[in-house]
Amino acid sequence: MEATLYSIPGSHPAKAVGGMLDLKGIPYKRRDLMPVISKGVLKGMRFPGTTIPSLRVDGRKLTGSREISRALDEIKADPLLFPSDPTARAAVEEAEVWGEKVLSDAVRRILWNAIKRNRKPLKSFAEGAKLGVPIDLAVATAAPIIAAEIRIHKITDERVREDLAAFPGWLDQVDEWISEGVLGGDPPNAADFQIAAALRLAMTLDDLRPVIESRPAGELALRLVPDYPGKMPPVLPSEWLTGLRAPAAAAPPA
Ligand SMILES: N[C@@H](CCC(=O)N[C@@H](CS)C(=O)NCC(=O)O)C(=O)O
Repeated sequence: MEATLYSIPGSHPAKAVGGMLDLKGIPYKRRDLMPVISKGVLKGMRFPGTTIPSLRVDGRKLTGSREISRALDEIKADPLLFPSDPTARAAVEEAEVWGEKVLSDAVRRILWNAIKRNRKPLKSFAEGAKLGVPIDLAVATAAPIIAAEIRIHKITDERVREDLAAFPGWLDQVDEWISEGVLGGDPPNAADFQIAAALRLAMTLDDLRPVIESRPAGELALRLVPDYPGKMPPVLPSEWLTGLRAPAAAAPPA
């Protein structure tokens, strides 16, 4: 069985699916598509959706990281991405949905907002990607793609500020799931991959990495996704980041 994973450069849910395939020992080829154009390509290939990740495996065409994680357990059960115990499974499913709908979407918004402010680092996110066009050309002509991404994902400054304000609470949530054993087990589960890949993408932003890396959440991200292309120097307005700074140590009692 060989699979084909459709990705765009820097896609965190595609990275999550790559980790799931590696865990299960399912060999796969990664095909990198240009953002936005990817939609037409997937439509032309008659995938059920037009988003990344999409996966062709075992005669099936799948779109969506959560659809894919479930299908992979059907296709090759060992090791399972979801626990067999119903209570444990419900906890992993809850974390996985949150990882996709809350964390992963927010990290995507934050990154595109940063790219809008500084397009130069875009090239670093395409490192190792085979897009079929020279990377420099793809980056030089990326302005309409960036504008389209901002539109498609409804990325406003206001929304990104809200995401950044919520971020410390989200890190607390991930750390809590790790301490409860919902995340961070061996082998990793579907929620581990979903959340670790999103946090790992967040760690490519110098504005965010310092508040993530030393926490259990950051350790999980680095363990499951040691390599991630891309590096975005500080670019977000500093007043957006005030809630993210480590609290100053309390003054010693007088
Ligand atoms: N939440 C979806 C991901 C949906 C999504 O927006 N994916 C992005 C890549 S991370 C995409 O399809 N981008 C297409 C584009 O940018 O043109 C999942 O986990 O499968």
